[in-house]
Amino acid sequence: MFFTKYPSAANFVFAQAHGSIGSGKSIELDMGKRPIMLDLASYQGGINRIRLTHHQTWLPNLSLCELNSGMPIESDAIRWEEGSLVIEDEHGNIALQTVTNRGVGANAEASLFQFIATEENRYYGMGEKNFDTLELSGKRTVFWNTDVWSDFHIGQYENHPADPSYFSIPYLAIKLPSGKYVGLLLNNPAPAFMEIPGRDGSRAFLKWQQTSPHLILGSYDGQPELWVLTADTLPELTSKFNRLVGVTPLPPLWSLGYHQSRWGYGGDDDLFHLDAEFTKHGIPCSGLWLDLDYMDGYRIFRYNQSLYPKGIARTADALAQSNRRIVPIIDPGVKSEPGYHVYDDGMEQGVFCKNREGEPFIGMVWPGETVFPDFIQPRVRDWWATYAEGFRNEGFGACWVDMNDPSTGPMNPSDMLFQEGRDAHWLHRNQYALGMQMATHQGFLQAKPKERPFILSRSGSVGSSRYAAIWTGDNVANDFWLRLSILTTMNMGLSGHVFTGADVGGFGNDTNPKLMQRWMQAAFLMPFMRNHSTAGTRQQEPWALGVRTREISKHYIRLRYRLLPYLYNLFAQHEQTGEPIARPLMYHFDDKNAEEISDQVMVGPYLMQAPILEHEAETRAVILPGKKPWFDLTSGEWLTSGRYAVAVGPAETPAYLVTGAILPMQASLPEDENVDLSRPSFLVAVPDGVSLENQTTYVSDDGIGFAYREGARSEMVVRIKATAKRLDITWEQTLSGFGEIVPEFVVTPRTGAIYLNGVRARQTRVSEKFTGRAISLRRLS
Ligand code: NBV
Repeated sequence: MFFTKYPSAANFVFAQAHGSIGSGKSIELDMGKRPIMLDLASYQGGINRIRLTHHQTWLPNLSLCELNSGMPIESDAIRWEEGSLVIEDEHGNIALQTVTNRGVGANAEASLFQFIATEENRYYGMGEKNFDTLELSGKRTVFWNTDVWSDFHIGQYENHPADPSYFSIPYLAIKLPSGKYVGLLLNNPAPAFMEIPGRDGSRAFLKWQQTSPHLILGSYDGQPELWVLTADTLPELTSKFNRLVGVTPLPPLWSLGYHQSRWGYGGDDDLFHLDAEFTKHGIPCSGLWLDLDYMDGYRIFRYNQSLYPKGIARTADALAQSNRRIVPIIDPGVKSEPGYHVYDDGMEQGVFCKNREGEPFIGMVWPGETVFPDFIQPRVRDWWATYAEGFRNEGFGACWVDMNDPSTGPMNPSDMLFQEGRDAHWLHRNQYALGMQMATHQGFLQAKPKERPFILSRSGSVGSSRYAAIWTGDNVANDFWLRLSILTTMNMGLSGHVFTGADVGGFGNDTNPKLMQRWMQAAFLMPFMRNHSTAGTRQQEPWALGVRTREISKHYIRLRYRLLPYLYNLFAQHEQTGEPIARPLMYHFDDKNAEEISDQVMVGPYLMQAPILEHEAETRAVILPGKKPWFDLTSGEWLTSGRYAVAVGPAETPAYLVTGAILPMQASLPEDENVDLSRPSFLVAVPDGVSLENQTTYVSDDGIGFAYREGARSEMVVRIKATAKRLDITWEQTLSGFGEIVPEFVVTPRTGAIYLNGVRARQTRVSEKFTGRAISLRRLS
């Protein structure tokens, strides 16, 4: 398979006109030499499925993840009409249609769908594609989980989008000229490809290199299964899609804190040194991450005991005193070494992938020759889960699963077969990481059934959202990757995976103080925040780059902890609704100006960041979309919507609240990791002279277990109503399973009286520092 060549419709045969059917029906299509069955199904809420079957060509859908579609319903929303697939939205308008007589194609085991596209269509999503634009017209791409640093030359990824990347989710969100949306998902773990009409300015296009005027989506193999979702708005589409592939269960609160990692941290000495430094500098940090060096000669599930003279459990207990957990890396590759218990046991149980000769497939990764568990088989996942369970019980707080693309080093992965050697590599490659996540997750639950597991993974696919957070893989310490860190996180959130973040400071190459300062500012509200760097580069802990960087990092890390009640609540909402955490401006603002903005981000509905992404810069252009004013957290002023050239100092980063924001935070800037979710301080932002009503639901629970699902959760609804003369803030506790929630309110300055649950409030002037200079707010009592 080539990453830079794409199947062409010219080499496919297409189903011709042949009667008509609607949802719930099947029809035999005459395609070249084969009769292929087409069946259509519709589900509640504008969700439809198209499936092709031909037993001699495709095994039935191989995905490890069943979509949450519910039961099919009676509907005419999807039809095969005389050679064309027609999809209607929930209002009965045609949303999408395939090219007549050239819409459904096959080329041996490859398949494709070809849709009519208008020039006004706009395209989004595709998950972790690392393209440098939000809008995806003109892109041609394959979905193949890749170890980027191993498979590309550094010149290809250092300052450019290398494609494909680690994580594959063949999903596209289309904005139609009507302003409505369609989502398309190829639900098939085999590699996929897409060709989006339009011009890609990054390529010097020769005429014959131009993309097709039609929208093309297909798979190289595997049973063709295309899901089509219709929605009126992007939030509606995204919630629907994220729920279909599976929401991320509420993560443990500590996992949303700040994490410190580096390739090089190995044993007690490193961990206790880090612990002492974080404590000394008053910088909160919840996770200390161990890379390969903690292992005993790169043997997974075995740590180097000489680095932990008293055992890992003792180290974990000591660090728990400062609220820090240890997170070790685990690779899928098992050292091929008789005498090593994981290898011997795995060989005995026959859990490893086979090569074409029926022997265990050998790859070349850290320990030298390695064998790979076949995570596609349930019994192998059970086998792995036992080891993961043991590891969790030893005292490790979470787990970081790396290299699960899977990376086989220079060895040809096509020789790595699944299911006892029956299934070709590419049929499952993209879901290999998913299988590893499932198995590790299972092991963690076996060890601590009452605790929410936390797993971070490099690769993944449809369904990974249910088991693991994703970091965006190996990036580089430069402005290109700083910029992408925001964009990729937003794209992932639109594409079914919301718990993501990039290596802060940059993984490869030396970072520098200014870059780190800007990166901390850009990352402090990302769903996942971890500082990580590769061996041999400049140290980049918050204190390692000079006093100024330390102080700036400290402030933004503390600010993250101050805002954890908000971030945690966004995750709690996501679990209910599927809404992402990091969202592009266009998610909330249906505004032409917002369509292409890739360097500003809405964090939840209330906060918007426009971080400086050129680390030497102190100015940038900012768009404040919509019609209502924005509260500038950097200056404390209200700004009307529009375009601005913003100047900020090195310690400042542009950040804004929407009109009507009700932002839950901790009452003051914390110096440690403790967060009391029962005492939120709500920052209410309402400009003078605006009449509005808004409300927000806030939840608190123990932040660690599943008891919230059995009622151990408290909930409060906060409402605001503003008129020109007065502001009313009311609240009521609607659930009390986790005790009383005691709120406090702080408001942006305004004239006129403020009432708290009907009683006139006293306003005390307070000075608060968020993302700029100290600004003046009013605390209510
Ligand atoms: O385990 C070493 C690294 C790790 O630090 C990084 O985060 C992973 O993405 N790992 C890849 C293996 C090799 C990287 C060149």
